Amino acid sequence: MNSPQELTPAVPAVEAAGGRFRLDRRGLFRAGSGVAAIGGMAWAGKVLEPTATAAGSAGDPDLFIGGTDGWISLPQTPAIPPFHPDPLAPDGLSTYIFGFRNLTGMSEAQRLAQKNKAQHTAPLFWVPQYNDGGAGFFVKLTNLGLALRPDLFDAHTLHWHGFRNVIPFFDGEPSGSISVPSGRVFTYAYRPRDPGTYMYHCHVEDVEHVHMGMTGMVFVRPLQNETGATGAPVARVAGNTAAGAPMGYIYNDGLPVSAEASTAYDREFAMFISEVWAESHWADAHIQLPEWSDYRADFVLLNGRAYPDTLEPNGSDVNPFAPPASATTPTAT
Ligand SMILES: [Cu+2]
Repeated sequence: MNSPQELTPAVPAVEAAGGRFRLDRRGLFRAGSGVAAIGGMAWAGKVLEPTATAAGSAGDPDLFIGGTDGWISLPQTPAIPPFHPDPLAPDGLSTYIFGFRNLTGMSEAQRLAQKNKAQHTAPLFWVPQYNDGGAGFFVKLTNLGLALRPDLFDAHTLHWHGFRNVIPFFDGEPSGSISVPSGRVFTYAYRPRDPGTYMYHCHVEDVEHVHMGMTGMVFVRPLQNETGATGAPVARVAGNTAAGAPMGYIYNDGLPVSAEASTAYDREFAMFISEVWAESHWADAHIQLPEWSDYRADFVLLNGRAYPDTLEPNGSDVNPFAPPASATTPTAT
């Protein structure tokens, strides 16, 4: 899925955020209470336009993702009649999913055209560790709806798994936080302080939505990428083109690159392992209720692919800051 070049962001997120709305602690609470006030208006019976909801969020996002449904291709064998391959699947595809789609940089028409084009796994993204005084990282989430199941008006959220001490507004756990209904937009604000590898997922009906495909990876890159340390130069992902600079560091190790315990690296690969229980995907496509206690994985996926598809060349749609090629020509759905 990923070659080192493809994982190198063309524009570091901190630069992409330059000149944009800066959210201090008070501003952050103001933005949050603005959203809450809009929610209160809806209860008062007033018509709430999607644009009004968007106005309650903060600035341009670093990443814009949408939740929707779609179809993926898994190997035709083993056949698991009547569930796999799903007879409802479009030509060349086999399995119904819910999932996310990267909408960053798209026009509104292009964003809407991504309905029913979910990908599995979800778009990966990476975030620089929060540097005190910086704006933080903003992810806009919209809900494009489910093309095949308009009767299911499920909301979606972004729950960043393992993010410590997140403000509840931005946690994505829907019973204690905000979730995003169809046609609405919410902006999540993050100040990640712990470098490492994480996963994220939708937390609405999470057994179903996660298994259907609404989950992906997120990396928090350490400050040392940008600041360097004694014997540890600024990293290439932070713009250092000097010979000998590592691509990046995993943690703020403070060690020379030559040290045995250095976390410097020159190649980066994302590996996300998930499963497909064919009957549950078929059930969601055919307006049936899967019985989750009968769960039994039929396919094991690496980066959304099951063998032998794992042997195919890398795709070109892995840079979360560049719209997929299919976004350049909006198509009717
Ligand atoms: Cu969801």
